[in-house]
Amino acid sequence: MEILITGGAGFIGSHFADYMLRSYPNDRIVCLDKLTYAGNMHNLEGALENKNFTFVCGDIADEGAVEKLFCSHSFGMVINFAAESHVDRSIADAAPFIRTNVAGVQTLLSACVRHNVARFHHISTDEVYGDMPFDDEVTKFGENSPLRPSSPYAASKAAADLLVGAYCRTYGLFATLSRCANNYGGRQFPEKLIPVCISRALNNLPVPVYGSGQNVREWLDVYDHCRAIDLILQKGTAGQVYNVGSGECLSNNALVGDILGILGKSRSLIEYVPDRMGHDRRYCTDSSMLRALGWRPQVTLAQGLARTVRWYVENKRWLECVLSGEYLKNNAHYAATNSIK
Ligand code: NAD
Ligand code: TDX
Repeated sequence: MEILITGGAGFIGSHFADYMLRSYPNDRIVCLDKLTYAGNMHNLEGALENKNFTFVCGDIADEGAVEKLFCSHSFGMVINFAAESHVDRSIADAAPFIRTNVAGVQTLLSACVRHNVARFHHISTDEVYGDMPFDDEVTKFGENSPLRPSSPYAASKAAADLLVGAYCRTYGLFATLSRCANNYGGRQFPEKLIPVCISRALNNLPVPVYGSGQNVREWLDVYDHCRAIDLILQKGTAGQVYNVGSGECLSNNALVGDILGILGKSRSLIEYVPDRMGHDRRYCTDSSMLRALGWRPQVTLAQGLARTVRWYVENKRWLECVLSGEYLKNNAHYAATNSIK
C-alpha cells in the first residue's frame, strides 16, 4: 500500500515514518512536508536510506500541489501531522496557523474524498479541550468534553477537528482523529519545554520557566504515540475521536527539576520569566477508549525522560545544527530537488 504522511520532517511525523518503515516493510511511504522552520531533513536521514520512502517538498494548503501529488500516487491511507505546532508562535501571529492547521486540513480532506482514499487519520491535541483549574486533580478530559481552546494554536486545531467530523458525516470519508498529550523524545525542535530545558542546561544557561511553573502537562513518549496511531489505523471506528494520554501528569517545576537532576545540574539554573498569555493551567486526558482497543503506554516518564536526555547528549551535532540554523541549508537542498513539479 502507498501511505501519505504529511509533516513527516517534524518531530512526531519523522518518528512515525521510521515506525511505519520498520513495522510494514511491504508498504511505501510518501512524506509531504513544506519544510518550514520546524521541518528538518536530518530527522529523515534513516528513512531516506529506505527504498520504500519518498520525500516530497510541498504545502498541504496548496490545492494544486496536493492534487498533483494525489494524481501521481494511489494512497490507501493519509495521516496528517503537518501543522504549525508552537503555542507561543500562535500568540505572536495566528495567521500561519489558520492557513496550515485549518485550510491545509480542508485541502487534504477534499483530496481524500476526490481520490477515494480509504483511510484518513488526523493528529490533534488535548489542547482543544482548554484547561482545568490547578485545584481539580480529579477531572479528566474525555472525547466528548466540550472544545474550549485557549490559544490561537488550539483554536486552529479545534477547527480542523470539526472539519474532519464534517467530512466523515457529509462525504462518508473513513476518518479518525487522535488528541494526544504533550509528546517528548529525540528530534523535538528546541522551542518546546523539554528540548529548551536540556539544550540550555547542557550549556549552563538559565532555563526559562513561565509564571509560577505550577502548570501541569501530561507527558507521552513519542514511540507510545506512534503505537497508538498504528492501532487506531488498524482498529479505529470511522468518525471516532481517541484521546492518547499516558496518565503521567506533572507540573513544569517538577519536570524541569527532574531533567536538571538527570543532567546533574543545579536547580538554581531555573529562571522564572513572565507567564505565557492565556497560559493553560492543567491538562489530563481520559484515554480509556483507546485502552479498550488494547493500547497501553510501554514507556514510563522516568524511563522516557532519561532516554530523551541521553538522545540530546549523544546528538549534540543535531542540536548545534538547529540552533545555528545550519539545518536550513540542508532543507533548501531538498526543497530545490524534491518539490512537486
Ligand atoms: P513539528 O512542528 O515538529 O512538525 C510539524 C511539521 O509540519 C514540520 O516538519 C513542518 O515543516 C511541517 N509543516 C508545517 N506546515 C506545513 C504545511 N503547510 N504543509 C506541509 N507541511 C507543513 O510538530 P510536531 O510536534 O511533530 O507535531 C505534529 C502534530 O502533532 C501536529 O499536528 C501537532 O499539532 C500535533 N501534536 C503535537 C504534540 C507535541 O507535543 N509535539 C502534542 C499533541 C499534538
Ligand atoms: O521555555 C518554556 N518555558 C515554560 O515554562 C517553554 C517553551 C514552555 N514552558 C511551559 C509552557 C507549558 O506549560 O511548559 C509547558 C509546555 O510548553 P510547550 O513545550 O510549549 O508545550 P505546550 O504549550 O504544552 O504544547 C505542546 O503540547 C500540545 C505542543 O507544543 C503542542 O503542539 C501540542 O498540541
